[in-house]
Order: sequence, then structure tokens, then C-alpha cells
Amino acid sequence: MIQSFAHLSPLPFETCWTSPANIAFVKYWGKKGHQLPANPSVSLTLKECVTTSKVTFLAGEKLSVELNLEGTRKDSFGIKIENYLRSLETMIPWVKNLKVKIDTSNTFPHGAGIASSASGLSAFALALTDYLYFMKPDSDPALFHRQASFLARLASGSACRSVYGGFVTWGMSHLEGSSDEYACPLEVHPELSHLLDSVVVVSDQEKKVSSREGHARLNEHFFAEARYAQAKNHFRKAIDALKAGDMEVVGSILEAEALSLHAMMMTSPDSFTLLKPNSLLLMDMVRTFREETKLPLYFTLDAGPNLHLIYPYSHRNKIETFINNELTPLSQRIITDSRGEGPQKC
Ligand code: 2P0
Repeated sequence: MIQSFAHLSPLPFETCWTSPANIAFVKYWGKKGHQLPANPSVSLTLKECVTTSKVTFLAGEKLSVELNLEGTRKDSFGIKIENYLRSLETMIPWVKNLKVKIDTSNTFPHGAGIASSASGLSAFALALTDYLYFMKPDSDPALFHRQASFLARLASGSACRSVYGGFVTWGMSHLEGSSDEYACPLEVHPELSHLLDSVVVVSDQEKKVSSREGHARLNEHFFAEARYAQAKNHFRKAIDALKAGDMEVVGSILEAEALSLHAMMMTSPDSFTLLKPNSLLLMDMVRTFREETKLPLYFTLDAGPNLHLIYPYSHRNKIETFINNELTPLSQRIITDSRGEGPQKC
């Protein structure tokens, strides 16, 4: 923990947080220790794709969580939060006496290639931090977001980056103040401060292999060490290019990272493929468009078949005409988002 909240006993409290999803430019794929990343990552926090969670904390006989998603009780998610809270018991012993009710909703559809775990679990970690600060009012306000990022990481790695807006890094690196335990905001060149992300949804089917399982498959992977070395190298180059405003270098790393991520999946001992034929077709079309027009349009992928197309706001007219005219027929839907300012208390 960043601060100690050990010796308290539960009081009633209610809060509400809206927290965004993020898209990684350099990927977190592979862990060490307990929820610590094998390499540093950097992501862009989105604006429109958010989770809003109203959370009520009450004193109870034993730990219990009731979670409603879009007004419908979702016990599978409730159990995940309950297990997460139980995992915090050594740091916060009184979680075992908490009764928690969560009413949550997303602005984006399930299976759209936007990780609801990052937005949902960061929203919950922020609500929990808000509660801890209420319980211990002399807590340091300057450490609020760091504390929330630390707690979000323990719920889901990528969630720790959603606690801040704009570009965000997570993981020990050459950057001052970096840590494996929590994320940090990153200042970038003004040219790259307004990027757009059009998500081309190829398939909204449930993934065959969860991200948690995907991370685990790196443990026995023949290329794991080489992948971590590549990610560290990409991270350094991406940071330099983001600070210099060099979209060409940022874009080339973006695509290389997406392809490495999926290559690791396909070459793992227990191989799996999340890409679909249209994912490959779309990548090819994006590269051909870029070669022909010299416009800065690049793709990346999350752990799924859907493409995130990244481009500067200043070039949106021609690029969005291409996306709408040429790519729409190959997709189920397209969701356009942009750089966001980070979570908000509602
Ligand atoms: C990322 N992903 O950096 C990478 C890129 C997916 C592909 O972080 O086990 O849900 O909950 O810590 O954060 C997805 O993994 O995994 C992820 P856990 P998480 O965004």
C-alpha cells in the first residue's frame, strides 16, 4: 500500500466514479510476482468509453458484494470483486466486515474491443480509495491517485493506467518516479496531445482465452525473455518519440507492438489465435492507405480481433472518409474515441 489504512472499522459511505478505458501503445503482456508487469507499458486514456460505478460501503457480518450491471444483477462480476477485496485483507483487515453494493454501467458495448476491466476496475479502485480517505481523513490528498492506481493494479494490471488522463506509463523504467506498483502520467509533445482512436469492430464474440490466462501462458514461452527485451526497447523509443512529437516512430512501434502481442499468443506452447481474417485484411488496407496518401494512420490491437486506428485530430477529415467508406463494410461497427482527461467523481 502507498499509505496504511489497517486499523479502522467500517462506517457507511457512498460514492460514484466515472473512469475511462485505455489503449496500450506498448503492451503489458507477461507478469512477475503478484500483479507486477514483466516490462513497462504506455497507454492513451480514452474519453467516451467509460464505466460509471456508484458504490455503497456498509458494515456487515462478513464480506459480501452485490453488483448490478446496467440494472441487472451480475453475480459473476460480484464474485470477482469479492475475491479482489479478500485479496486485500492483509493490507486492509477490516474488508472482511464490508458489505458492498455496486451499480455500474458502461458507455460502450460488451465485446467491442475496449477493455471494460480497465474502466470498471479503475472506477471501483477509485471508489475504494475515496472510501479509505473518508475513513482516514488525514490521508495525503497528493497521493490519492497513486493509491488508487496501486489498488487498481491489484484488481487488473491495465486498470492502473486508467486512473490518469492522457498518456500514462506503468512499470519500472528509465523514467524518474516510475514503479511496477502504480502508473504515472506522461507529458507528451503538444502535436500528439490530441489523438483519435477509431475502433473497428471485426467481431464482438467472447474471447476464447482470457487476458489473465494469456499472461500466464508467457511463463513457459520460449520467446518470453526476447519479448520483454523488445518491449523495453520499444518503451524507450516510444517515450522519446512521444516527447518529440514524432508520429511516424510512435506509429511504427504501435503496429510492431500489436503484432508482437498476437505473435506471442500464436506461438505460445498452448497456442491460440484471436485475430480474424478481416483483422489481417484491415491491417493491410491501413498500411496501403498510409503508403499511398502519406497520412499518419496506424493500427494497434488489444487482446482481441478488433483494430484500434490511431491518428492525429488534425488529419481526421481525410482519414475518417477512408475509414467510413472503405473499412465500414468489413466491420460490425466503428466506435470513435479520443484522448481523455481521466476519471471523474460523479
Ligand atoms: C495492455 N492487455 O497493456 C495489454 C495489451 C491486453 C493486451 O493488459 O491479469 O486485463 O487483469 O492484470 O490488464 C490485458 O490484461 O490483465 C492487458 P490482468 P489485464 O493493455
